[in-house]
Amino acid sequence: MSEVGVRRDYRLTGDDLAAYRRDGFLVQTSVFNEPELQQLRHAVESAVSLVKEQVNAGKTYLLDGKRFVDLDTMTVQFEHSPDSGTIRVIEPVQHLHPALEKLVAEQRILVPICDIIGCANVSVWTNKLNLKRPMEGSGFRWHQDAPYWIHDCDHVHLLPSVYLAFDDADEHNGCLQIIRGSHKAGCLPGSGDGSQLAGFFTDDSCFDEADAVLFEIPAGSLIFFDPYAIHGSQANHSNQPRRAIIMTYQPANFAMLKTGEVRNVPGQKQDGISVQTTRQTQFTGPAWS
Ligand SMILES: O=C(O)CCC(=O)C(=O)O
Repeated sequence: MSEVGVRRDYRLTGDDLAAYRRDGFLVQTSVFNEPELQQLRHAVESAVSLVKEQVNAGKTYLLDGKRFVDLDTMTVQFEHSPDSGTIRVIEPVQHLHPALEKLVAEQRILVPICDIIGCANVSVWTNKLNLKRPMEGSGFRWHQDAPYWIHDCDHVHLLPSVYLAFDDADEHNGCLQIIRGSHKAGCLPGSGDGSQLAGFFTDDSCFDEADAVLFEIPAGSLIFFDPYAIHGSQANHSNQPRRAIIMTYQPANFAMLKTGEVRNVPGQKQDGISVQTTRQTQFTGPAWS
């Protein structure tokens, strides 16, 4: 558990990196403490309120009966029942509150991410709020992230994500699950069940659900995971929320998904985010690929 205000070395050990590469994920429990989490939960709910005020001005569409709204370069996804006004996902989200901007540049996240990618500085690829409200929060079928991104990015293998739990998570409120070792298979075929989004959900025959790891973790924990790792979650059947942010990074100087901005975040300094508004896609290569 980290102590706020006390600097520590956030570098991953050789064992941490070996575990990440073997399993496709790495968990660090209780990295953020309760006062920090209270601020972050407040930021999350402020972001949701802001989006609710704006959402009617967006462009609405349905995919497999699920309501999505595009608001400029941000996508909002609603819960699945036809009349639900409950927001399930907002992507990207960091621009909606200063505490989320600060979080994206947080050293406890960036230093391990730099170790995973193998470079000194990184930029933001995307980030999203995943909000599972009590009794209503829907599940997320097994999928890999890489196939979503493959058409927008030439370096999908260099897009690790980190999941920060804002609430305690367990089986009942739909904690994240990952199929251990599934990242080693590369991009797997989609389910092909005829639905619009079928291609993004991994074909069941490609993995064994018995290899699923349930991340029953306290609020404030981090789960780093590989872009090829098969992951998903069940619905929230409890009376407890399961809110989280997933932040995805890439080597420095690449443009963000959706917005096209370059948002560099230094890996070993406290300077915060620097923004360039031009698209840039040159990269000379990290330590591993
Ligand atoms: O929120 C979850 O449980 C899963 C979310 C997810 O897998 C995703 O957004 O890609």
